[in-house]
Amino acid sequence: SREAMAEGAVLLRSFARPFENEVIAALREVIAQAPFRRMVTPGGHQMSVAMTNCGSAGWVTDPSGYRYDGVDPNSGQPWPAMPAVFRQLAEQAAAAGGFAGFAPDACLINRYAPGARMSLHQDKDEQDFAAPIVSVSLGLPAVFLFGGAKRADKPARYRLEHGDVVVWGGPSRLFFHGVAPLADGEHALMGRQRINLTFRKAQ
Ligand code: MD3
Ligand code: FE
Repeated sequence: SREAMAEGAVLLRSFARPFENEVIAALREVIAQAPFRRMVTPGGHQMSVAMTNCGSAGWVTDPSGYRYDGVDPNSGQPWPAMPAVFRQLAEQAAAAGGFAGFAPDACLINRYAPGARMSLHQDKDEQDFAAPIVSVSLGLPAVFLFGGAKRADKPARYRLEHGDVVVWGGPSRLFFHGVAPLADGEHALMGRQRINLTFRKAQ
């Protein structure tokens, strides 16, 4: 199904289900090369969400700031290549959301254990705000908080479930958003966690 959340933001329920087995297998290989780690923000706080990346650019934060970097700071090696099935899923979802020709160079992989959350923020570290962001939810359901252009705009709440994909483009690309603390549970394929793949054109 296809549901509009805001101008340029489209929720594609279960869009990733036909890809799930291949995506989970590819995810295991990426994580073996670049394990999850909890990064530290410029403010000195360790994030509750554990992260890793694949693709030619990876999002990193450390006490000196946020940036995209081609190298994993933990290994000194390039991030793992973006698996073909990741690229295909992102490209097809973007097209279904009205953004044909999406060619992501970055995939941030967020892992939420029970209790992990992401506070309200904007994604502004990318070069090109004309490209959409595609997000793929796997595992336990989460409450996604979707605000507006201003931090003070009261966020709407969306329950995102395993296989749901959201395409964020147009005006919504710079809207404030976050994730409420993850409720505990057990997912048949993913266990006791939520994983979110966020595809971007960073550079
Ligand atoms: C709406 N991740 O990594 S993905 C992030 O579920 C991030 O892990 C969340 O926010 C997560 O930056 C949400 C959905 C998402 C990503 C980018 C957006 C929603 C967005 C940019 C603009 C508006
Ligand atoms: Fe974000």
